[in-house]
Amino acid sequence: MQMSLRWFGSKFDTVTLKQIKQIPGVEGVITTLYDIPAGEVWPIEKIQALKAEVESADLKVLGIESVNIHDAIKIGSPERDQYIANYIETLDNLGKEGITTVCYNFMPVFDWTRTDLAKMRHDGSTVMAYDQSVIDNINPQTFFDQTTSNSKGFEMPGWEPERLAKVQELFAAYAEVSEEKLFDNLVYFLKAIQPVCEKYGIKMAIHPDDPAWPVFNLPRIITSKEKILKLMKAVDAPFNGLTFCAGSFGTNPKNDLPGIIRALPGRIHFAHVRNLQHFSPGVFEEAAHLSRDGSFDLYEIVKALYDIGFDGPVRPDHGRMIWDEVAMPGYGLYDRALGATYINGLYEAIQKNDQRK
Ligand SMILES: [Mn+2]
Repeated sequence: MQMSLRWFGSKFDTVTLKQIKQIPGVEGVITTLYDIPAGEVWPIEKIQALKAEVESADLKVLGIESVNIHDAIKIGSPERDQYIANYIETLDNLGKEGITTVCYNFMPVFDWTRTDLAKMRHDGSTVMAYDQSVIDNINPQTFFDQTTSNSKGFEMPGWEPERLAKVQELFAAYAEVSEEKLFDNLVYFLKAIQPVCEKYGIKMAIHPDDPAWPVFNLPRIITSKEKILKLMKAVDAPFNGLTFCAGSFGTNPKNDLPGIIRALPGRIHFAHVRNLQHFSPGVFEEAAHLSRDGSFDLYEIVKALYDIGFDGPVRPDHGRMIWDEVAMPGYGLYDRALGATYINGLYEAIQKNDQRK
């Protein structure tokens, strides 16, 4: 397990590489070229510059989150082959630079959905929260406008203003895309990129849908153990893997998180470890990483990752906003640093316990 922190680049992130370097046990960052729109080729010079910047802080680029998928590929429109060719070129450039873990998602329109970006928690911190009844009573355009205007001026991952400016047009484009069609389009994409992935040993790590059910009647295809296993079988090669995200699968309390991990030895390429607190079906908020602050058993999650021999990058996920920090919702320094330290502590205890048997 390689501990990492997500970093959006010095132009976009309030957290610096120097600060990340000082979190004990963090070996590197999961980063991206945040200002390149989905669908465009990542120039190798920009990848090299990003890598050089990270390495100058004595950290590694442990993976990319994300190389986003253009809507044409998800919709399966005639231009998709050009966008897949661009994606292959980006993977070729990443592969040449030795960057071999790539997170992506296949969610239509909205990458992730929260109905409150700064809900006050019992301890006075603020967190992101979700209430299905809010979604049921709002139209997508209003929801988009509210979410982006509540983000304190930060551009949030997956909420690119230029792509989402025309929410209604995007919804119209997805009107004919059923769950089956979306799945088939994903398989088509994976088969097309398989050769470049295998050339460089690139591991594609799909991020589950968040929340794990259809939002605004858009289809969702990565929501449970059964659905991710279906994808693993449809393109049955090691490059085709998962970003195990506790917070996303865990939005549905019926998902057995350690059970999902144990079902996927060799196919989990990246892990997001965090905690949520459930209140009632479809109503939850994000919590501190500590098990007893939320509804998940973080020990069992880290133990399952240890037991299947997971050796890829892991990162703490959305943190609470604490100690008066001002940062992108979910992506402050302080609570994620606490999360990394807690996960490292669990891992050390599990490992030593195992070695003493
Ligand atoms: Mn995640």
